Amino acid sequence: MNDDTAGTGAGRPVKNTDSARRTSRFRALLLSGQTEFLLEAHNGISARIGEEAGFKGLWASGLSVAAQFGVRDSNEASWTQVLEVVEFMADATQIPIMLDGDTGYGNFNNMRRLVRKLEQRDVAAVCIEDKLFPKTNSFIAGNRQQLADVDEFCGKIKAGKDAQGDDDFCIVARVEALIAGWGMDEAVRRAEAYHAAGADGILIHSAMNTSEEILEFMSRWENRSPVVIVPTRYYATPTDVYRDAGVSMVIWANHMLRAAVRAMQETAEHLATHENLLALEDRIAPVQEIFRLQGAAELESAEERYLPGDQGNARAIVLAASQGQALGSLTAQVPKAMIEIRGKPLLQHIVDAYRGAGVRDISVVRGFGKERVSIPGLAYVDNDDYEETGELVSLSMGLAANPDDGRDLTVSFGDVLFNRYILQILELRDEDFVIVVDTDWQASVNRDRDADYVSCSEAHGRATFYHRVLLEACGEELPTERINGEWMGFLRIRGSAIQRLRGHVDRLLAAPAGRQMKLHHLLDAMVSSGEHVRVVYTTGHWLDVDTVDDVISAGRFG
Ligand code: SPV
Ligand code: MG
Repeated sequence: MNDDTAGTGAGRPVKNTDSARRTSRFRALLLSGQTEFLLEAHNGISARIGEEAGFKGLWASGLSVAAQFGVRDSNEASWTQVLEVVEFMADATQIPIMLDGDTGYGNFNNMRRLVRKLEQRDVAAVCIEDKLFPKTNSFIAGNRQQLADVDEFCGKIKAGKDAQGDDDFCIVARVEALIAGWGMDEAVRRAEAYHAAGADGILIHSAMNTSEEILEFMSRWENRSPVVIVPTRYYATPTDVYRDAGVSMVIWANHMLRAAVRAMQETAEHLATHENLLALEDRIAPVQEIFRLQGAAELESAEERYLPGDQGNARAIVLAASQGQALGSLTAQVPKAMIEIRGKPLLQHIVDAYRGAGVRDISVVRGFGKERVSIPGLAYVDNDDYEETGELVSLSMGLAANPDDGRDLTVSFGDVLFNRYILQILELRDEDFVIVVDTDWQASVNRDRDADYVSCSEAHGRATFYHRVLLEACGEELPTERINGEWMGFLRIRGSAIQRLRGHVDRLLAAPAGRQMKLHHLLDAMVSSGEHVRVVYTTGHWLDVDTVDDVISAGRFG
């Protein structure tokens, strides 16, 4: 999926990367001379998943569309309800779609209107079957199914062909004679008649569990027009057999729905029985994946373009000037904040977490490889002296670019991956200065990295959530017996206290040593000068990306 085109609420994809019309692309598939494959889809998201998997076309299955509504494949859903679904499918994709149009939902007149409506919705083709309205699924009591009168059905095909405005729109005629037990001669006779009436292809359907009938039809038909098949029952036949037989199109007609149903049943049973998400979480798609399939990224960047001034009531400064030399060749060209974690830059994960928490106004202080730090919709401040200076200088530049406007501010680092939850707990405490402290600090003591340890007015315990815990000291070298946790690198400042923060920063920078200082020096100095820095304890939900091992762990973070 192309993010530029994803999920445009306005309807059609904005940009079609394949310039040919979907109708032309469908016709080209039908006539390609090779065996092509359509995948069933039954709503926008399944259509998009099918497109991402590489299918060149989709089958909007009558059975599956009915089933996702929870009704039977007996025209219980109205044709306009089906049309709505197929429109969502067309909006979600760029590949051609053939609608399973059942019997055309009425007589020739209904068929004409159906074709026009499908063209308006950018649906490339329709397949109609020679049964009577309301139809029954072919796999239910097939031999008791009534077939349409051949002449009446031919009239319907002709009416549809005459109604289409786009020459490449395709009508496929589906022969149900084998299903209804009328025999091969009748099937071929009907196929002939439908072909003569103008059908662009013949779908020959069989309920047998071997492909015998289909292969016999293929040899009797002698390639008079493209043939489409639906190997739901005769699934064991290898597809090369169809290639050899000259089948034009194979439809995997209901497999997305069946896969989804099984997955949903297992999930529902698990939750009903175990009442916990633990065993499930890794087996189901992350919420982020749903957002991606919905095209959330496109909406976010559109909001940046079209919602000027809506910056929310909070803002953030992300310090991302460092190269991250401990990462070796990974950061030889790109700064640490831009290394790829699960397909997108670390900084993008950070920005997504902020935006997810409603913080839209984000300034990034960049330094090393600044031209590579170019995520849209952010404000950038450059610390060109990044090699000679520390985090405090970067913060002071970030503050200089953010005039006081009363809004709260969160400061964090460009190499710390975190869950949105961290921002939410920062907001829980309405104080001038709030930091988040990880209680699981022992893990970092044995590692070769610098950790910002903290000493607090009270060690973490069952009741500390209810207490006003304050920071007492912060640094990389605190004696072990004084350590109560590790600072995660988040500092939230109330809008009315930002001026005071500036004062502390300026005071430290007034001395030459200030230029090398890190943020833990600032916190420590603030506390020493009498500021109250409120501590919120938590465990996990963040990852400091310093080493190659961290990058590997980051791939599993979420
Ligand atoms: C459908 O997918 O709805 C079909 C194919 O019509 S079948 O269910 O095999 O009849
Ligand atoms: Mg059907």
